[in-house]
Amino acid sequence: MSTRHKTQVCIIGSGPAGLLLSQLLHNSGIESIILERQTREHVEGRIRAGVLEAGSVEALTEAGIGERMMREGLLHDGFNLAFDGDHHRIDLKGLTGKQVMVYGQTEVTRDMIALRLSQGAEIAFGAQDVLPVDVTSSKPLVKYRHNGASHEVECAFVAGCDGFHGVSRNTVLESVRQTFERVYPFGWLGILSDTPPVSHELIYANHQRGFALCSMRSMTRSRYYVQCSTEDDIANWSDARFWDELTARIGEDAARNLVRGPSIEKSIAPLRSFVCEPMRHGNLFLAGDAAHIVPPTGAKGLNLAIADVRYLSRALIEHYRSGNAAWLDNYSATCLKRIWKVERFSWYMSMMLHQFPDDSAFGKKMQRAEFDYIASSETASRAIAENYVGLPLD
Ligand code: FAS
Ligand code: PHB
Repeated sequence: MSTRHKTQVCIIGSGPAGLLLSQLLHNSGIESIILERQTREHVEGRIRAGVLEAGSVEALTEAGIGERMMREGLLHDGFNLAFDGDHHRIDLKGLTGKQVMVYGQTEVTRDMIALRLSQGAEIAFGAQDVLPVDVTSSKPLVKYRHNGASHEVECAFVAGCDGFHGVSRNTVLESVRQTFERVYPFGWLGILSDTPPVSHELIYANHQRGFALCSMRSMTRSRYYVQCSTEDDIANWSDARFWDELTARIGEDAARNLVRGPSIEKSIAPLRSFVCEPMRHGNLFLAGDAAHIVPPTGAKGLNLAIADVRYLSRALIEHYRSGNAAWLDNYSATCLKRIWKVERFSWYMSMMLHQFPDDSAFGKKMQRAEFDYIASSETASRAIAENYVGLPLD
């Protein structure tokens, strides 16, 4: 015997995509229920993205979630590319008139959950065996188990916001969906430390020993990454080894300001480019990592999820306001047009900045030539800047 719930939109996943969708729908009087596999503590403990595009800051502010972000976030006017010790600054503000906001995804998620719960949102943390059924009917159902009991959500729409390892994408029939993927031959080893950042802006470095990224969460908390092997094990990386490797890769000038300290988080993430087409199947709509993955080199994963949700919420609100389903009908095509451009930028930055184990001497010359061209051409720098601050939404 299942407990039956009714809502307008059943959202699977309480990451940034699911939470922002729930907030935007709520702000327009549309009901939703969120089903989340993990506990609230697990969701709020994830260390993920760090950079918000100008458009994402706008979306979060309009949704009513931006207050702490605007107070604690760091607005950045530019970032740095480094190649074997040579540096070139991409002047985001000078080249595009826009900035990016450095504010961790962990904080965004905490702010979103706090606001939704304060508004009485229904978020089932610890929902197991979530399964959307009859998504091509006018009354999809989402089945799940919670605290040992069976439940069903009767809804009009299902939003698959359950990330790369979720259940939603596979609900799009095999015969209907097409996937595109590139897996990179390396991963990122990331650490978090309560030390002042090495620089007031981000540094993306390509060094013959491998890629490194210097980022931050605040002026007292740093986030660093080094490229590592896909077979690497976190046990092989003492803090001392990490700091030595980072020091070697970012060049003497930057390393002079590097403050070492104990890691408070250390993890290895694989890198892949991935897209699933289409992002709609009947009344199931995919958004965020459920539909696509980008290598974090372009700081796009979280921002793409936010962009999908801006399109999906606009389409659902229009449907409920006027019955006009046009934006729902072109949701997938509209998202994918922008997604592929962002996939390109993330792939481009990854190809330029990493050491590829099988790359020829010619390939390494091409990487250096790309850097030298960017450093010598305002046009080339502007192309990177306009992608980094975020391409416009159609
Ligand atoms: P999410 O994966 O964030 O959220 C999906 C939610 O669905 C999760 O809470 C999950 O528990 C839940 N879920 C999954 N399966 C379910 C099921 N069957 N039933 C119910 N719930 C289910 N992006 C950047 O821009 N910069 C970065 O540095 C960066 N680093 C990353 C590091 C790692 C290890 C990972 C995995 C991703 C990283 N990303 C980064 C990308 C990341 O930020 C994502 O783009 C972002 O979390 C996307 O948000 P969502 O689409 O909401 O997916
Ligand atoms: C981060 O701060 O975690 C971060 C910043 C920029 C990236 C990737 C990760 O491109």
